[in-house]
Amino acid sequence: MADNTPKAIEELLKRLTAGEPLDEQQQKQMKDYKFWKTQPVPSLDEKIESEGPIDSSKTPDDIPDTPLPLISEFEWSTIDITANSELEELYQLLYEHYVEDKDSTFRFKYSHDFFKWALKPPGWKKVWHAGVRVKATGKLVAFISAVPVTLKLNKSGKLIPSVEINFLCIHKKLRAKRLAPVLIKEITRRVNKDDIWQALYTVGAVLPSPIATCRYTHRPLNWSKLYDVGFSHLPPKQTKASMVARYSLANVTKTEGLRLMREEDVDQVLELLNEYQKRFDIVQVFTKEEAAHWFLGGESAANGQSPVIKTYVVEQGGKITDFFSYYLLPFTVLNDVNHDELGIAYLYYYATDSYKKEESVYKKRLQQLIGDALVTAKQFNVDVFNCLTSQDNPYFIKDLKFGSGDGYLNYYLFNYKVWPLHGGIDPTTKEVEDYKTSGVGVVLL
Ligand code: MYA
Repeated sequence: MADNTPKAIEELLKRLTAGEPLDEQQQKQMKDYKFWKTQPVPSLDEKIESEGPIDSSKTPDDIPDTPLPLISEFEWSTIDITANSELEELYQLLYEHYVEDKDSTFRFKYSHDFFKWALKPPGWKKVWHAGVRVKATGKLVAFISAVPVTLKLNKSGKLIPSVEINFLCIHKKLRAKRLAPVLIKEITRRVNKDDIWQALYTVGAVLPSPIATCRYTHRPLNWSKLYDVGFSHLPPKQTKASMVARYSLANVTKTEGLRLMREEDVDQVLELLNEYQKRFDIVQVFTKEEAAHWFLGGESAANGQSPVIKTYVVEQGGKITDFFSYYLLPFTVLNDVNHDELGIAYLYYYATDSYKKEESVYKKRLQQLIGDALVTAKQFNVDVFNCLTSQDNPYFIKDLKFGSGDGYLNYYLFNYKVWPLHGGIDPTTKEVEDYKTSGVGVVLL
């Protein structure tokens, strides 16, 4: 069996990110990935020698027209999220069975609006929302989704038409029965039928093989509540009052010309983002329609402002010089008598034209912008503002009092090899490296 203790995983990651060879025990771990070792992904000990697709031999005609067989009690069901009743079924499945922290204290709480935003970008396909139901009762017990995305590797300039895979979820009673590989193979089949052969996905666990590993960092906005629910702890020699004071924020933003983004800003925001994203090794390329969807909220904004994505621009004399965005995704607090929800914001895309100036000016500008993001987030009942060590986040993480969390996020590409990317942390110590940019410019939900 694979040694999956935190210590063993940490050792494995250390070796992988440092490009060191794996010892005999660790090589056996690769053999233990019974499903993943059959897939077009680099193996854990593989040294990348060139970038490009792993298997480019197939065409959509080679792909079966019918879904993979399931055991007789279950059946495939494409989920129609334009129908409220089916959206509600998806909501219930994830509400009860999706990702939890390691102590089962918190669970992600997606909303109908979140799904309308996350699962219906331009080019979305109903057939890419694949569910599994119990035949006898019709109950939805598993789900996996794909949405289209164009990736770009900036060093080579290569464009990769891909999908992002997300919301893989299996009912707790059906775990450890090898259903996940069936869902993954079925979504692969459906995507391949559309002549797409690459996918990007993020997973907390280590699988063969991460292209980058980033760390979660957290900036408390409402320290008292975070302490009450057990998210934050009282460090030695501190008092509750000193912690509240440490994380207090101004009530007003600093940046002149800061306002919510509007439809007419899309062209300028996209131009700014396109230029800015050249800093990173792997990025998402947006069409105008995609930028409008992802930054303004698509159908989730049907009644005006989107309740899930918030985007602010800085406009000076008709010119947009900066923007930032974050999405709101609360946690359900499990088993707490006083609180049932924790408000959480996740930093999404941002850009500023100040990157063209000297580094200290650029860093200061970033700190001010994201500092303002924290201030604006308070009005949306955000208790903690999260960001990863991706993008140029390491440039402001410490100054803005984001603390390193114990969670890591591994980035994977299906059927494509890339040179390992810098995830904003030291591969050995896992500490945030605040003096250089990370290679990861793409943000997944
Ligand atoms: S990440 C979010 C994942 N969801 C959750 O964590 C929700 C709570 N957990 C669950 O619902 C279940 O525990 C899941 C596993 C469904 C995660 N990604 O059925 P099993 C491998 C990839 O017995 P279960 C997200 O949504 C595992 O190593 N593989 O396991 C992105 C083992 O294989 P191997 C995973 O615990 C998803 C096998 O599955 C994951 O009952 C990206 C065990 O299967 C995982 N998160 O169910 C998916 N967890 O023997 C890949 C376990 O080899 C997409 N496994 O070790 C790939 C691209 C596809 C499209 C390509 C198009 C070109």
